[in-house]
Amino acid sequence: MSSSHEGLPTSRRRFLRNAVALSLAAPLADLAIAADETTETAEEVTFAAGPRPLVKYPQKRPLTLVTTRPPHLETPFTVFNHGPITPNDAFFVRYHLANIPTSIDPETYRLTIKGLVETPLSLSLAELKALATPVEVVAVNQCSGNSRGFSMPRVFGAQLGNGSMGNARWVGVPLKAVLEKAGVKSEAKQVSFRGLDKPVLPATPEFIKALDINHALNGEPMIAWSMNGTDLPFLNGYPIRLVVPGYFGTYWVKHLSEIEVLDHTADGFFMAKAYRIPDNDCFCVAPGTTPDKTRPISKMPVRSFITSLRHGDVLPLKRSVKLKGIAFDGGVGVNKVEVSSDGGTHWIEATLGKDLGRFSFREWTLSTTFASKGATQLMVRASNKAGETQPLHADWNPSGYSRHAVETYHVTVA
Ligand SMILES: Nc1nc2c(c(=O)[nH]1)N[C@H]1C(S)=C(S)[C@@H](COP(=O)(O)O)O[C@H]1N2
Ligand SMILES: [Mo]
Repeated sequence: MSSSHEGLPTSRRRFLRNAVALSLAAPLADLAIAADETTETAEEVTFAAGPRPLVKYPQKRPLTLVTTRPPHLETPFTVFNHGPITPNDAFFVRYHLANIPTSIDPETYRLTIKGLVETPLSLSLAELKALATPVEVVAVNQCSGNSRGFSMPRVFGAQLGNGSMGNARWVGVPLKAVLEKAGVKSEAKQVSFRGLDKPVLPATPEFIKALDINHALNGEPMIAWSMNGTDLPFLNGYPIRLVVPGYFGTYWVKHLSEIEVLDHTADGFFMAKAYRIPDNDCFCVAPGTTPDKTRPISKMPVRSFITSLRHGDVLPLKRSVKLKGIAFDGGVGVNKVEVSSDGGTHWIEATLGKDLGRFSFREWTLSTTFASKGATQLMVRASNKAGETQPLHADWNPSGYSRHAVETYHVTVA
């Protein structure tokens, strides 16, 4: 998670980007990754890292660059105003290891299931697809560090804006069906997952994630091969990925190649050391301090955004303005979105859009009229069916994970 080039003067950043773009061109030839740049359309962000360029990768429209090696691209925020489904070519991309696969042959691809099972399996894609009746879910994939760049005080790691999230319609088979086919032994405690990407250096830990056995068998996690009606884009995990509805994206292992049933809690770096949050109700500690006890990050807390405007917009006085946005949570289901234009004293309830399922973005709209001129703060807050809502002020943790405070938009009424 290097963000070393963030904050450098533009010319220096451009030089570094070009240098990495060149080094990318060769190994990713099959993917035809050109990273041809459209720097003139850099997306504006308001946090300390400053504006970031848009870059073009295969099967993707220009996306906001976070890091080049490994590729980490964010969805430009305006995309979220165009509908509740994030188009495949706009969907964010996140990897941890620089050695990502560059060409994959679907004919020879195999998914192996090993460890504490009666019958270890090596499934072709055709065998996997025929294993059970396909299931479909619309679900949000959000990176644990989404919005980390807004953490105050700043935290280490890539300085992400709000674009490391997306909502898609996923089709695949339940993970449960695959595990049952192999026959899980009674001592099973967790199930671990790895994909085809590999560390460049032997000392770098492999990206292996794990779920508790009960979760793995509860019918929700699935092995998906289709995203919004077509094959997964290469950079989103082609040909198959794990989809864990309601859980942060870190568990959604891409290019899924190996499943292992374990009799213990997975102890690899990406479970035991990284992607952990303070083990308390707010997942937070006093800014600048270290938690005594942590646990693996899991479900996404409730969150909401206004998508129809940006900071600094000028809104008309005494005329109806239609505000629009999205809300989501970890699967309880959003049932209320409210907007405040007086800094959080009064809240007006918005109208919820179509329900695409409890794991999906839920659109909302609100027509409102501003009666007085001047600087105005618009805030949006969602709640779910369990009565959980968003904190008014952002909680802090050392990795900037799970940010879900009420968003405030500074606009002017004129
Ligand atoms: N194989 C593999 N799968 C992975 C990762 C990775 O580094 N390698 N990163 C995870 C993380 S942290 C996130 S946020 C999501 C991002 O999914 P996307 O790239 O499809 O948007 O992928 C997850 N799956
Ligand atoms: Mo992530």
